[in-house]
Amino acid sequence: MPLVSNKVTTIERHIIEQQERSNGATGDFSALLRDLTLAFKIINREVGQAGLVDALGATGNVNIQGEIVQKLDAFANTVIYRAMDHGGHLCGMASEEDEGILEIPPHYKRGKYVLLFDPLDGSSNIDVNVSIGTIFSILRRVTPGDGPGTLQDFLQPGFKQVAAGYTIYGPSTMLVYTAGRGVYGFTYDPSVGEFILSHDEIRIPEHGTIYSVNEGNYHKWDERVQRYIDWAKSDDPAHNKKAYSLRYIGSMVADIHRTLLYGGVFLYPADIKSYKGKLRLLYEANPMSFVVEQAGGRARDGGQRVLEIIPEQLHQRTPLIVGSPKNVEEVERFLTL
Ligand code: P6P
Repeated sequence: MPLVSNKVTTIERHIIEQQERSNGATGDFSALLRDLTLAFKIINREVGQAGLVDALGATGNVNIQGEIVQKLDAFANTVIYRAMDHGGHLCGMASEEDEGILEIPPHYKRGKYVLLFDPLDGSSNIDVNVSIGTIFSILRRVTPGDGPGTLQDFLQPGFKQVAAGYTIYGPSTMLVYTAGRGVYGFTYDPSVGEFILSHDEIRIPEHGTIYSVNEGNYHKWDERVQRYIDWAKSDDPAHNKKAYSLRYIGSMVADIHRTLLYGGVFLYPADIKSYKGKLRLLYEANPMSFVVEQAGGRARDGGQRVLEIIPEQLHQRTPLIVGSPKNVEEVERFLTL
């Protein structure tokens, strides 16, 4: 939680200290995370200036999801690829914005990790100055040799992630990540160009009084989901429960970041239109679920742990129920009725 200390820990220093604690961690992984933070600093600068230059608005292109590609989406996608393609730590990348695997240029050394990312999640909010975010997930390759990464290296269940996190571009820019040994938050100080440790060992509250969902989809949900939502916003004297508050930004990184710090639950259930849910498994649900679980929370798809879903396609979607353990259990009680 918020750290008050005269010790200034940059993310670089933190990663090295973490690496010293973990046996077998190589400098590879630390260098990979450092390269990523450079990309976030560049994206942060552009996002912060979006209102000042003609960066707003759509490019007129459409991505493989059929979504209008916002200029900053395309910019962030390129920045991350170029920041990461030459470090020698990756054998391939995958982005929400691109249909297939992004190969490492042949003249660069390949490494033993793959990177999956959503370059700018919540991009439909860009033009109205609402917080948006970059989400990333890192897996160790599973195929032998040092050739280009294959689909098999990407289609791994979420519990195989070696690191994951997000950067939220909001009133302040913050990087939150886990490497499997707790969750750490770094607030960006533009005056020195560093991410400074501000939230040491984040733990999600055991229970919260906020539920976060797009209630506009109510009519499309399974009736068990409808019954949970009806219960969530009502008093339940028999269980000494007051009505929860609804908070929904429509930018998953912002909604889950609030859930991580304040507690409660974020849901994007399946519905009759999106029968597999809307959110993507590999570069949205898995990394956010890894972070929340590492902070003591739960992440389910309505039937199983998200991190145990065996992926079949790069861009497959999943329903998502993520947050404080007690709140996720409350949702699941209604789903099993
Ligand atoms: P809806 C943003 O486009 C996004 O992918 C997530 O960031 C967000 O949680 C969700 O879609 C919002 O979807 O259908 O509520 O607008």
